[in-house]
Amino acid sequence: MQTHREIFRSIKDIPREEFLAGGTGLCGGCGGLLGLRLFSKALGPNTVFVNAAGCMTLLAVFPFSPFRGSWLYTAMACAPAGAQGVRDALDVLIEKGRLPPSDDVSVVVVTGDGAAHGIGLQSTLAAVHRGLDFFYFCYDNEAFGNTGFQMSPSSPLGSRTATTPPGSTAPAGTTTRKQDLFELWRAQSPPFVATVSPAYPLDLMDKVARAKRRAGPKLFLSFATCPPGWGVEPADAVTVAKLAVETGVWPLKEAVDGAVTHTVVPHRFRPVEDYLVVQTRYRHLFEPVRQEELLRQLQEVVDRYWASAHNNNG
Ligand SMILES: Cc1ncc(C[n+]2csc(CCOP(=O)(O)OP(=O)(O)O)c2C)c(N)n1
Ligand code: SF4
Repeated sequence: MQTHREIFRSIKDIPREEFLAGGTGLCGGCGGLLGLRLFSKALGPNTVFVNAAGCMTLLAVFPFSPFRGSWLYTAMACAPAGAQGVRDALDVLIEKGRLPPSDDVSVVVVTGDGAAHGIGLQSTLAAVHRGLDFFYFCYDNEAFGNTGFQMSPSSPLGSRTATTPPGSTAPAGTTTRKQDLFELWRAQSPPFVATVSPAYPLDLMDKVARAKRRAGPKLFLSFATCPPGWGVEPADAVTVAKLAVETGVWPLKEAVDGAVTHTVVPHRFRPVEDYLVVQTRYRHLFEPVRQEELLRQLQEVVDRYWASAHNNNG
């Protein structure tokens, strides 16, 4: 099942023009980069990307940048504050007549989940509270990827990270559950909040195009396969991203003015195990002995989520 798309209905609607050039220093198969490329394609060239420290730092190595628009680098915690400064400067220039409104640009924060869910959460929620007119693009690879894949508040239960290696005291690896950033944002009533996946480009791009019509804070929480951190082949990055949606682990949804709609719902959900078994970060759940109880819990979390979504007609 998929909801009605307004702007990007078929693959033919995707422009050939690129606003983010290739040949960057990021890993092959980086889901974060693929999501950002599709996002920038839907948004167009008139953008300022305000980038919190993380893997995407590698995109613009002075004096080169792959972006057609502008790029500004900030410390991990304060990209939303940087975006506020850029937005204010643009508004002042427009007000003084030094910038025609037709030359205005979209202000976009780009950040990993470590900054979005943890180090930068305070400044993010403050910017949402102030109603800042900006896009917030978080590529969620479920760990601090750039510094060696340490646990972040977005790391899922049962996953291996560099700081939660499975062992005799913690056979699960990560023992905490993934923080729900979608709901943290939604609680503050911004106009647009969405989860997206680069494996579903039309869903992603249509959401961007529709969100562009709205002023205020707009979240894009983009699923991001990380081949070295997750232990998958770069060539399988999109297949794994698809499995996350087909198993129900990564629900594709949006909240427009707070009302939640699921935009892609599989006709039949595959078992969560199909998604886990292809990643070495979950290998300890299967070898040397199957951790049946944990596998059952991981399936149950997904089942419970979808049962409640269906009950609420989401
Ligand atoms: C306050 C602060 N702590 C630590 C660092 C070192 N650091 C640079 S990038 C990074 C990882 C960021 O993780 P995430 O936001 O998930 O983005 P990813 O690396 O996965 O792209 C860290 C910890 C920093 N730059 N600033
Ligand atoms: S470590 Fe992961 S998130 Fe970072 S560039 Fe490589 S694939 Fe992308």
